[in-house]
Amino acid sequence: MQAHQRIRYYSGPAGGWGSVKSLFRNALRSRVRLATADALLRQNKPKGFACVSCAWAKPAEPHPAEFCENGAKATFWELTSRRATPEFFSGHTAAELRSWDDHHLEITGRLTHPLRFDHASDRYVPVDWDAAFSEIGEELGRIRAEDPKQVVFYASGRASLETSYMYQLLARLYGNNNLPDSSNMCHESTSVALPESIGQPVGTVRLDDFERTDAIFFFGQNPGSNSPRMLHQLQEASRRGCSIVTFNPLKERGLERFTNPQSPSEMLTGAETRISERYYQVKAGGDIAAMIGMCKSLFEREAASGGILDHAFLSQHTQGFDAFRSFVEEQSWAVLEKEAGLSRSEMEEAAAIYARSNAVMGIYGMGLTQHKLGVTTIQTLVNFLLLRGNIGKPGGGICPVRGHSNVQGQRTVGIAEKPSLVPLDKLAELYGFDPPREEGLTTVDACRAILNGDVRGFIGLGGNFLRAVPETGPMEEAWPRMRLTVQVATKLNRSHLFNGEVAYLLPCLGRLERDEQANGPQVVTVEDSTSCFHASVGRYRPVSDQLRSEPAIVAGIAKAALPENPKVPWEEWVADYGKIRDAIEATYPKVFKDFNRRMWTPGGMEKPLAARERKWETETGKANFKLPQALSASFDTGNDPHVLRLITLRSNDQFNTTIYGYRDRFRGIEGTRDVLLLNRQDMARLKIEDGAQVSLQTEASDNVPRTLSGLRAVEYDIPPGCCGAYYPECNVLIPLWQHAEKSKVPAAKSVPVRVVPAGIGLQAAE
Ligand SMILES: Nc1nc2c(c(=O)[nH]1)N[C@H]1C(S)=C(S)[C@@H](COP(=O)(O)OP(=O)(O)OC[C@H]3O[C@@H](n4cnc5c(=O)[nH]c(N)nc54)[C@H](O)[C@@H]3O)O[C@H]1N2
Ligand SMILES: Nc1nc2c(c(=O)[nH]1)N[C@H]1C(S)=C(S)[C@@H](COP(=O)(O)OP(=O)(O)OC[C@H]3O[C@@H](n4cnc5c(=O)[nH]c(N)nc54)[C@H](O)[C@@H]3O)O[C@H]1N2
Ligand SMILES: [Mo]
Repeated sequence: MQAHQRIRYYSGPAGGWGSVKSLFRNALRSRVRLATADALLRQNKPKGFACVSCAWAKPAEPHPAEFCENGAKATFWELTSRRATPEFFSGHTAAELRSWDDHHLEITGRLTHPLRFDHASDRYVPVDWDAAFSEIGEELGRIRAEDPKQVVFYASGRASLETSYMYQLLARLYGNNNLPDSSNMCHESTSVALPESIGQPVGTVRLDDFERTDAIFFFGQNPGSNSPRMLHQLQEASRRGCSIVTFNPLKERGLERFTNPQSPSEMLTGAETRISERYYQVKAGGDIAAMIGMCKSLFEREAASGGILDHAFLSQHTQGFDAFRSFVEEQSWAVLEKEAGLSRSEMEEAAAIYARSNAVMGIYGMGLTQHKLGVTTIQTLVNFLLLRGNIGKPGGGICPVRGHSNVQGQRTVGIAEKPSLVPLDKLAELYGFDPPREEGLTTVDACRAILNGDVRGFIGLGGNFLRAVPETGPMEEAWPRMRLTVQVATKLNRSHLFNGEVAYLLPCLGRLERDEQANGPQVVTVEDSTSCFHASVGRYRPVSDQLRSEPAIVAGIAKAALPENPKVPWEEWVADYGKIRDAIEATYPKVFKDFNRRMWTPGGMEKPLAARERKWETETGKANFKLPQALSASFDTGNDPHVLRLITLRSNDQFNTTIYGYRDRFRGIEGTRDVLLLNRQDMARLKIEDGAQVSLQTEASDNVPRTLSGLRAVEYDIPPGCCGAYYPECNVLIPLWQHAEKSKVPAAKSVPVRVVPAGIGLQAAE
């Protein structure tokens, strides 16, 4: 926590001068290298680099400055001149570093040397790469001889398509499908929901649809902080007269108003564009009810005067419409109002906007995916869109906003724990081995197996697994019981401070850095949220000559751990990434046709999207209406008025577990992250004053104590019965088993919690 705390209403728009100030502040604090000052101009450009922050689409004709406040922050913090050197590590024990918060770990700067953890001195010590690979190889070999399923190969969604392809092959040659990635905590609900509904795991919207859409229904995604470049599309759409209808428990500024920091006239005049025409503060987990309410209203209007539904589309392209209609008609308005936290007239008003709009898009993020019924919620959104043929219509479609800059791409090239998603026969043919066919571990399953002692080795390709997963307390205790932990990373984070018996921290090049290999400078590729692949050219001098590229590290581990296989040319691949792309093309000939040439396409090389063409690769051959299992997506908070639904939030000053600072500008919270946002009525009812110290205690049937203390209560515009606090601090509160049905995404957007004022003892677990 910082000394200076300030909580006040933020009256400005998203973007604007605040964004420029924040940019300069971060340039100073990150001590960005002067030699890299032109980096922002190369961001998200053809022949430039793909931003390391979010996965939003990169236009074919970019703005002169195609970056946003938070993309710039990510760039600065990657090009920082701060360094976590071996001298730094010799001065600090792991025990000491565990008492630092995430921000202070982040600002130690870029890792410079490969490190081995020395338990005797409780410190990391430098090691040379060959020794590291050789010991990791021996350890992996030993575990493999016992049972290869005891190793987990985690990936955070940043590594390139090239690295990811090699990494999945490493896991499969090793002998398992234990390839969980950050998607398992993120859009896996999408990857499970959409194939059943429309036959493809990704969205149908492309960037040019924004120019043709008549209405955007926007659920649970915060573009102002998490995908700010999208505000340009929203701004342009809104100015054209497109209706933007938002459902979000919080009034997120980027969805209300925007001033484009790259428009001199807007900046000088302070002109703001209204983004949302209607803003509905739905209850956490209340979206299914809100969507069903809108559908109910549409059916009522259809019965009254007709002309609402697209009957031709429904009969030709869909399955299950009648059952869905009956389901909707059976629901009472009273129940829908209670579950959504919205009035009937609000749902009718939103339905009227939908009905009058020709092409409609549904956009969503973590507010839908991270719930017990995340999968069902997304399928209900698809149902809503299908009613008027809004899938496969120009300007219409479904648009999941992915998180990490290549998380979607990692799945495309085989990072998947589900073998059915991977062309295993093709891998067998290309590399002459028998790939494992058993399901691998998801993130939640991997956590469970680590807690049970069933995992002996963990390889992390980026990310901050221990900090991002639920049930942080027991996970941190169980972690050191593993035999081998290896983390490939750019920066120090909390996961690196809990170590297996044999532990390595291997520093890699970031995407912005020049990647010189035997055949010259290398280029990598990533896939954006709209299924377009882009080349990304790193050009800055690496922060240390000790860094290796991610493909080189994966190859180093593979060669040391696996028996020689002449069909897998690890060294040739590292020398020339074009050959990895050839291998990707050989594995997925349809998707990656002519990859090495087409990756330079301005705006990206498009992945074929069947549903966009109204070809439904589902079991029925149609788009399927799926019936919701319930109207609330949340875990039941019972009838106890003291139990609230906790939404775990990202601030405007973080990238996931990377905390850049303590300024959540749009929410007016500065100098601290230790806050609990509460509704005024709940505060009165629970007798909690604004500014009071409170603790949170998870309400869960297993009676395991999970608490977080030292939060400051802040009165906030949030629906009654809901409260908000920051991720990852809150992850101690999330039970591992409270995850989405089917997709196993932790239910981070409605954790049932009890708010306890300081001074009152926390309820003992029975
Ligand atoms: N700067 C920055 N950019 C990022 C990230 C970052 O941390 N920082 N993270 C990246 C990653 S990995 C991801 S996945 C994305 C995350 O981006 P988002 O999907 O925007 O994720 P969150 O900020 O967690 O929450 C999204 C919104 O959901 C709302 N919400 C919560 N519960 C509900 C609900 O029940 N219903 C509805 N309708 N809304 C709800 C919250 O109020 C919040 O506005 O951003 C990516 N981009
Ligand atoms: N309560 C709660 N929990 C959540 C969420 C939530 O909303 N609420 N969101 C979930 C979501 S959507 C996600 S995606 C996960 C995120 O989980 P992760 O992806 O595991 O976490 P990050 O914080 O993105 O990882 C940051 C670390 O990645 C490393 N890194 C950065 N760049 C590179 C690189 O180029 N190469 C390599 N090798 N390493 C790099 C750095 O060391 C940095 O410290 O968290 C999930 N957890
Ligand atoms: Mo994510």
